[in-house]
Amino acid sequence: MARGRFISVEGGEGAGKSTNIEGVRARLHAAGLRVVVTREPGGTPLAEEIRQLLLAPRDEGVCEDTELLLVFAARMQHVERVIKPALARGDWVISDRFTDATIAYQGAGRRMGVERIQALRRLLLGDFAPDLTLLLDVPVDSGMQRLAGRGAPDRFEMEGREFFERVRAAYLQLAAAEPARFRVIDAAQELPAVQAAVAQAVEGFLAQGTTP
Ligand code: Z5A
Repeated sequence: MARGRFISVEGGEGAGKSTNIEGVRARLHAAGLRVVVTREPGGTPLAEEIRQLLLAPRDEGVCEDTELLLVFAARMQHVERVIKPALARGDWVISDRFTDATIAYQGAGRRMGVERIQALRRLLLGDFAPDLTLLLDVPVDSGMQRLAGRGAPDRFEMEGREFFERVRAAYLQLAAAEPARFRVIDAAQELPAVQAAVAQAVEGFLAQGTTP
């Protein structure tokens, strides 16, 4: 049986990842593919518990390495228990965020250094990576406006504008460095235009063929 393909969806605050993932799922399903939709941090019961630990605001300062290792602990559980088994049985996987988020948020946002994250990625994941990454790019102010009034911010949403500017710049650098894997979508457009751009990117990927 042919291995499934792995699609990640990335972007900063309010970029519209959750909103657009349903369209990706529907298009793949219409092409007759079995699809698993999942997310990071999370995707298994244990990894979802780690997500709660990561997102909850707390009085105790969280050390950067603690945050980084929690992110990767959740990821390894997710990869080994959900993503790789799904791909092996021929399902396609769509993940709301993957390792590029760690490079953007911990590497650039937290200023831990991109090479430090890449080294950990290589150690733990080897060359395992998404086949396609949709980067929904939106100016920081627009994304933040979309989330205004959504309720109590989580530990990341409490960060300032400069943090999210670094995150956005890092994502765009990653996309520029790997143009074959990334499709950058202008997510500042009206939703129908974003959905059309996402659909076009998925169609293009499907047209390349489904065999890795
Ligand atoms: N994190 C990390 O630090 N390191 C890692 O390695 C990983 C994650 C994997 C949780 O992620 C946090 O984990 C995240 C990074 C960190 N921190 N933050 N912040 P998450 O992905 O679960 O959380 P999120 O980024 O905050 O996702 P989100 O708030 O759900 O955003 P979204 O999914 O991109 O957006 P949305 O929910 O689809 O849309 C937001 C609103 O905008 C909603 O009202 C939509 O109706 C609206 N929207 C969407 N598109 C449009 C357009 N085109 N026009 C107008 N309005 C729109």
